Amino acid sequence: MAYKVGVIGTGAIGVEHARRINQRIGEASVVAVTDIDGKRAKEVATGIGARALSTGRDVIAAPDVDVVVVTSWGPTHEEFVLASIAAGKPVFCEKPLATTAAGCLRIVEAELKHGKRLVQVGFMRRYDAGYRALREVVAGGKIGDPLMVHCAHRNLSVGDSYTTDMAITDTVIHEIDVLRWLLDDDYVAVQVVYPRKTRNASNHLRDPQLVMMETAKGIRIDVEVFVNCKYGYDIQCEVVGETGVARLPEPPGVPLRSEARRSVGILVDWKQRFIEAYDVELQAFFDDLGRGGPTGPSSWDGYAAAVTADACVQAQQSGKVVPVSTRPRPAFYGSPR
Ligand code: NAI
Ligand code: ISE
Repeated sequence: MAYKVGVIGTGAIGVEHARRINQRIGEASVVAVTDIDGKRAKEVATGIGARALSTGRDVIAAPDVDVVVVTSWGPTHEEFVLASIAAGKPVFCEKPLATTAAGCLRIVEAELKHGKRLVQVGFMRRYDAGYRALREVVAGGKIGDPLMVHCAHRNLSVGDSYTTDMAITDTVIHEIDVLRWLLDDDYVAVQVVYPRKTRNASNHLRDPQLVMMETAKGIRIDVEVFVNCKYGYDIQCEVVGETGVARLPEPPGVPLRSEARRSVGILVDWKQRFIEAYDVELQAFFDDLGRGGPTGPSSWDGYAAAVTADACVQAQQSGKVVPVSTRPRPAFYGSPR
């Protein structure tokens, strides 16, 4: 089947996904886009041979749009995902599914009421070859039971509108999801502490931060989130087990010997670091539609991530250990693995 796609939000990732759908996904093409910046929506629409509509609601209601892609700002996601479910249209929503756990739960409830999965969340790291290989190693018992995980999520820099809580809701949310999937575990408690602040962060941003999480199996995780690290886009993950240590592979780069130095380049742009994972996640989404519905990261995964993110934001404010308590997983969403 040839899917006709409507894209809501033509910013950085909206344009990337629209291009990806048109160029890489054989059985889908973008027919309509929208953005609150109407000029930008028109430019993007013209560039890809689609039409620009006035609002996200118009895109969802358009008779020729049968699949919705939500790539607008996080606080708008809940409204558009709920409207897509109400219209019975499959929806791929970028992270976060909603900015609060309560918002995610409203989506879960709407999907349960609809009776069939329609939603996939853009947790693309689950489709990254490196994370998949790491998961196989851990699940295969090659390092024994995992005991600790050390991660770093470093961005080159962020804009002035980036706030302290976004380090959790926009950035660490990737680790929150991918580690839950990688370890096949759930979080029970979190804490956030602040190291010395970098002078490269805006006045209103605490940067870097150290996020610590404990899982139900007792695994201790630390995630350094440093969004003005100034040297590149650097994602690190190391799982320490009872009998060995497994690391997320580095992206390939040519080792250089030159001017009395050995060196390998470091990527600077998140678009490049996970470029293949984005392709694979969207291909999987459309393939699954042909088989009855999405099987990738679900509304429930969006909810579980949001509960943990809410606890982390509380922990940022209190400096205390904050318990994480998730509702029981409905059978509708299948088993976690
Ligand atoms: P952006 O700011 O570049 O683009 C967002 C666009 O949405 C803007 O053009 C804005 O005008 C538009 N918009 C906002 N409210 C709207 C509304 N009500 N209706 C229509 N358009 C609206 O932001 P970016 O970086 O593209 O992020 C968008 C979403 O994608 C965020 O939720 C972000 O967390 C997520 N994201 C995910 C990434 C990933 O690695 N999976 C990477 C980057 C972003
Ligand atoms: C951005 O929204 C993303 O999702 C990127 O993957 C992440 O590295 C960055 O910190 C976020 O702001």
